[in-house]
Amino acid sequence: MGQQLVDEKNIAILGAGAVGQLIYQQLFANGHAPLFITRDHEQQQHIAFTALDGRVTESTATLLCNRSDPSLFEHIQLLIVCVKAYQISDALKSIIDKLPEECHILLLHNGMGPHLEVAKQLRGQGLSLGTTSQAALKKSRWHIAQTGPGSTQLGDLTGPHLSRELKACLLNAIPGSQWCEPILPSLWHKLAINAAINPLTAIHNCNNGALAQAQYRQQISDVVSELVEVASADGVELDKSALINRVFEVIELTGANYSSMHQDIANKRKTEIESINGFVVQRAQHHKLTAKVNLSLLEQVKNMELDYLQ
Ligand code: KPL
Repeated sequence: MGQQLVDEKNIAILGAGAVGQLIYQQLFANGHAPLFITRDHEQQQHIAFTALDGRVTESTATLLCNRSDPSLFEHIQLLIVCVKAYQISDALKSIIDKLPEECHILLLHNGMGPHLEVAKQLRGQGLSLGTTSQAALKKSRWHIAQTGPGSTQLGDLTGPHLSRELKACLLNAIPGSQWCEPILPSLWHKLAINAAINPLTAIHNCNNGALAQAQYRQQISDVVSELVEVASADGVELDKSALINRVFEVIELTGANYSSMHQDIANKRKTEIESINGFVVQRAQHHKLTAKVNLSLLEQVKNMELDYLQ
């Protein structure tokens, strides 16, 4: 359906990490051929995908350089931003002036916060947000493997809404995806899971399953309670006990996994702590609330990063 309605060159993906490539592959399998916007020079790129059933498919993607002539950007109707939260502002700055006013921007990343900044950068474009629990791993620069199914929530935030055609194209392509109005409760919900699991696994150097031990129960409950209070001050009501139960369910379901933050610390990479617990602390401060357990986790992870980041 999507292919008849949407020109294949009208969707672009900013950020060719594991999630960006996964979304590319899912759109490609549905008859689309999104462009990747990268810092590399323009080229055709051979790319490979190992699906959940182990089947490998190969395709050729088109890369568009972020420094390229503005005329090459003028047909983009949907830009899906899949870089890390802390890279979004800079990555968008390099292309925002080249995007047509009718272009819609979708941010798909872990954590929250960048939308507040991006909303100010827009020049008439509509902004949507999304979150996904689909898991993918890079086997090499241009070969990813999907490592877990998951659900994806997408929804409009501000400005003109995403067109019906593009919305259908995303929902048809991404398995387990749904359109949510409003979208912010879904993002806070996912944030609670990441705020409770990610820093604790990084600090205690353990897999997700280890957090089922009684010694972590109080801290997990405090992280979520603080977050629920802050979300409420931000206008989003969440069910605290359902959320705590969901955190323990995810701990069980993903027990053998090492969280993304654990992997970032283990590989000496910058973590997403600022847009996870850091966002809770920032919004708490905005509302003159305290979020001391989230603040303590934020500080501990930042101290761990200091050992290797300048
Ligand atoms: O999303 C995750 C992450 O690692 O970032 C969880 C849900 C914690 C699974 O590992």
